[in-house]
Amino acid sequence: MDCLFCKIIAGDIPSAKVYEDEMVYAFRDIAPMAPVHVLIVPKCHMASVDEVNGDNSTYISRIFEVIPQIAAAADLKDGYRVVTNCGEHGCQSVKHLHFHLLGGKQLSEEMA
Ligand code: DGP
Repeated sequence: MDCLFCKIIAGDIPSAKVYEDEMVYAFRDIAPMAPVHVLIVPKCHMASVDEVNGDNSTYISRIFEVIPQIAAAADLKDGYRVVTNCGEHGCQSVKHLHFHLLGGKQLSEEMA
């Protein structure tokens, strides 16, 4: 499968890893939009939130279990934002489900 984030998870494309376990890989975004901008991805390929189901949702719950650890390691004690883009209207550019963890500054109130 020709998937950029699958290649990053496999180590075929280098990345700045910040966290890894058997289900989750997290690494720094190549074009950060905040002082801390981490991408958190499931190691099992799913294109977007649209493909989450009862067979793969343990990967998603694991992601949300480790987000507090990743945020604490990045010293985001004043808060942060977790965002996932889905499909064309959501401006999703990489078709492997990922959550953006953004923080390190006061973020905008605007969500759209
Ligand atoms: P989205 O637009 O939600 O699909 O976000 C995709 C993000 O992926 C975007 O913020 C930039 C990031 N990105 C794209 N290519 C690479 C890459 O090769 N390495 C890393 N670290 N991030 C990438």
